[in-house]
Amino acid sequence: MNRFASLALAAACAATALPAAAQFAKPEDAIKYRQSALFVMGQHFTRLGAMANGRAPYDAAAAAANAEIVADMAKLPWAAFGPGTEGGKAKPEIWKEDAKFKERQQKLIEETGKLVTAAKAGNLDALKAQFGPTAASCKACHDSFRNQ
Ligand code: ASC
Repeated sequence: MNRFASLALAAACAATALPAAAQFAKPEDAIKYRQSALFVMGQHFTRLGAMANGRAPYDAAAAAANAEIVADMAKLPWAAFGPGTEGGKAKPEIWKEDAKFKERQQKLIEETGKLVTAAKAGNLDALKAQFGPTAASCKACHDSFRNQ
């Protein structure tokens, strides 16, 4: 193989062998990215919680907008847990229990999707009913995979 061909092959291998981490310039960027998505999710989920728990007046439009942001954010953090991005509050188990971690991600995505539907129903009871299961899916992942 000539030099150009071997360089091209090496580049192609690197491109396929480096998954999510390759989307970020450095591991710290991946950590900042996932923490940012989770922070924004937490801010908007807390606003929904205030309504669901009667600490803030119910506002149907605000509830729907907050739920949309929560559901959008719920899709983002996972690509930022690629190989070599250990750190932050992430437990090492994330890189050892892939199937379980993915299952928790899917559960959150599913519950936050239902949260959007509930928030768009336009009544507080629907929001209340789906707030708990969604919070439980946050907690289930934190219990296994996040350091306090
Ligand atoms: C929140 C938030 C979380 C979850 C979790 C649910 O509002 O920031 O991480 O709810 O506490 O148990």
